[in-house]
Formats: sequence, structure tokens, C-alpha cells
Amino acid sequence: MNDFQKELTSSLEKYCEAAIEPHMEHDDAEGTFRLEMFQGLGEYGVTGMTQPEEYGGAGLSYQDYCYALETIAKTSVPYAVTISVSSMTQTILKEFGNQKQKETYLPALTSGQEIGAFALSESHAGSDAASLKTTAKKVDGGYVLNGTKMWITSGGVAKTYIVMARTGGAGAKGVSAFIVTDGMAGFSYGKAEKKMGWKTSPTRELVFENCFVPDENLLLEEGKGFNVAMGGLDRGRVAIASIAVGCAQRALDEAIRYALGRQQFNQPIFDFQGLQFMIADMALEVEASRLMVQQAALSLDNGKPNSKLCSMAKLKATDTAMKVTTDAVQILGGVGYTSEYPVERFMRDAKVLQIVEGTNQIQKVVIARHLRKEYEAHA
Ligand code: COS
Repeated sequence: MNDFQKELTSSLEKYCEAAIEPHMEHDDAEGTFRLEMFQGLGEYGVTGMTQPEEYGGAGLSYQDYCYALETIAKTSVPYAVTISVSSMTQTILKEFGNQKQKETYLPALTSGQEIGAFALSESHAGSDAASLKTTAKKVDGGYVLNGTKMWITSGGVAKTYIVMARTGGAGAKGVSAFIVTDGMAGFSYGKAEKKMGWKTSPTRELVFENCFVPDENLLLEEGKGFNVAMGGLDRGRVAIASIAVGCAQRALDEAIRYALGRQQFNQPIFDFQGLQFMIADMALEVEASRLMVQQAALSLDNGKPNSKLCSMAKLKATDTAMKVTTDAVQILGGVGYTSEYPVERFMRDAKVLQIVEGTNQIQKVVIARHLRKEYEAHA
């Protein structure tokens, strides 16, 4: 970490501990999302970190952004996720939007006044995203959308949605991407999901019933929606990976603190070699994941997103978060399983990191496809 990153994460850590941490246990139990908390992070400059200053962003690097997300996730995985999905929406607008679209939608998102969301998945189209069925029929002056999107992070609280819908034939080439905003006629919110974790981050269905979207809300051109989605996901996967590092680091910190304080058989349990080996392995995996996240983030900063590295970082860091949080609960024993300590919350929050923005099995598919291409190019 350079001096700027040290300063950024240290002041962000203080803010999260003072403003967010005191609410987390209650809000997790009640499933409460607080917009003012998200907006508070916006005032801190982290809701549009990698966007250009001309659109209200902070103009910082992905490496800085990953350290910031890691820091927020140490207090709250769900608020870090709200930021990462909103930031992915902004990146899509910045990379694929025209001047007018950027000027219209980016400032409210970068400032954190509003939230952005990404709508690709459908009930039958999760991993096989190119099989999505929501239709966008061309009409005079725009498109009419019909269909239902599932498991949408920030559904209902976001104002700007990037929605993938079918304008052409079957497969990836028939998909287009649209900007849809809260309140458009024919756009409503369906079922709010009850989840194992991420309880302070709303997840909801989006329902489109003859929803008219004007031509000016089409991103790029017809048939480019799948590339838009995949390009966004490369960045999103690195962000999820950095959140996983924060989640694992918090569990590790809690486990060490507890193991040093807890006495059994007349000594701190930390002094048992069995626990030392566990804790050393946890720390090793967290550090290895962090290095991989930074490597993937560097490829984004260099303007050459390395999809293979992005998927590797997502796979490694989220599997680490699941393992480390589970081990932390084990080290705390009986109390680790109760809400008296936060490790059980972090364990529940870790699980879906292995599923969102492409399951970890899909990450292996992406990695293997790249390896085959690299091999064939050199054969
Ligand atoms: N960046 C930009 N474009 C990409 C890309 C990337 N990282 N990866 C693929 N594409 C493009 C391809 O180049 C291809 O376009 P062209 O034909 O113009 O070259 C198009 O997208 C289709 O690619 P492909 O044939 O590889 O698509 P598949 O249907 O085989 O799907 C996987 C590939 C499985 C990798 C993809 O469907 C996927 O990532 N699934 C998981 C979806 C997901 O993450 N869902 C979570 C939603 S958010 S919680």
C-alpha cells in the first residue's frame, strides 16, 4: 500500500467503525437498508471512486478502489456490495455510454445521491446468461420491454438500472443493453428475496410489462448488450473479490483477538499449536487473495482488463472468505455460532460471494477458456 492508500483506508476505517458498525447487528437482524448510510459513504468519496472527475467521480485507480471496498467490507459486506454494484453500473455508462448518457446519469451515481443496479439474471438464465428471455421490441421512437429480472442487488432502492433484453435472435448476439430508470411506466418491483446473508442489501425482482424505453436509452447499438454485460462483470468480479478479502480479514481479526483472550486448560487457546496452524493458514490465504486482487485491479488500471485474472481473483478470494469465516466460527466455538460476535454474520455474508457475478464454477470455465486460447495461440 502506498501512503495515499494507507491514509484513505485508515480514515475510512474510522468512519465505518463510528457510523456503520453500531447499526450492523440490529440492521442484519431486521433486514434494514439505510440510504443515508450509503449517502454518507458518498460524502466520503467512495461511491464513484474510479470515475472521471468531470462526472463527479474521484478519478482514482482500481487498486485504490479495491483497498477501499476491502475496508468497508470489514464492517459491512452488504454496504460494500451496494457500492460495488452501483460502481459497475457507472463503469458500464462510462465505457459504453454516449456523451449525453454519461452527463445525464453519472453525476447522481458518482456522488452517492442515487444507487445504480445491474439486471442480467432471470429465473432460467443465471450462469447461461445469453439465454435470457426478457424482450425489447422495436417500436417508433424506442423499445417496449417485457419480462422479469431476478435476484437484482439494490432492486427497489436503485434509481438507474442497466437492463439486458433481447432485441434479436437466440444467443449472445441477440441481446441489447438499456438504461431504465425508477418510475418508468410499465416498470415495477416484484418479490423481495429473503436471504441467508447480505440482509441489509435489498434483493428484488424487476418486472417489465409493456415498459416503453426511448431510443436514447439504448447503450451502444443493438446486439452489443452481452459484451456490455461481460465487460462490466470483469470489473465487478474484482470488486467482489476485494469485498471477500475484507470479509475474510475481519473474521481473521476476530479469531485472533478471541484466541488470545480465551483461556482453556490454563492457557490462551492461541497457544495451542493446532489453533496456530489454523490461524497461520487463514492469514496466508487472506494475503494471497489480496495480492491476486491487486494484480487483477492493475490490469484494469492499465486499461487492459485481464478477464482470466479477474476470474482468478474472484474465485480465490471468495473461496478464501468462505473458508476463513467458517474457521473463525470454529475457533470461537459456541459463541461464534451466536450473534454475540459478528463472525457468524460474516460467514453468512461470505456464502453468496461464491455465487454472485458468476458462480465460482463459471469463473473456472472462463479461466479454462482463456488457457485454451493462450495454448492454441502458441501451439
Ligand atoms: N468482455 C467483453 N466481451 C466478452 C467477455 C468479456 N469479458 N466475455 C465474453 N464476451 C463476448 C464474447 O467476445 C462474445 O462476443 P463476440 O461474439 O462479439 O466475440 C460474446 O460475449 C459471447 O461470448 P461467449 O460465446 O463466451 O458466451 P457464452 O454464452 O458461452 O457465455 C459465460 C460465457 C459462461 C462466461 C457467460 O455466460 C457468463 O459469464 N456467465 C455468468 C453470468 C454471470 O456472471 N451472472 C451473474 C450476473 S450478476 S449477479
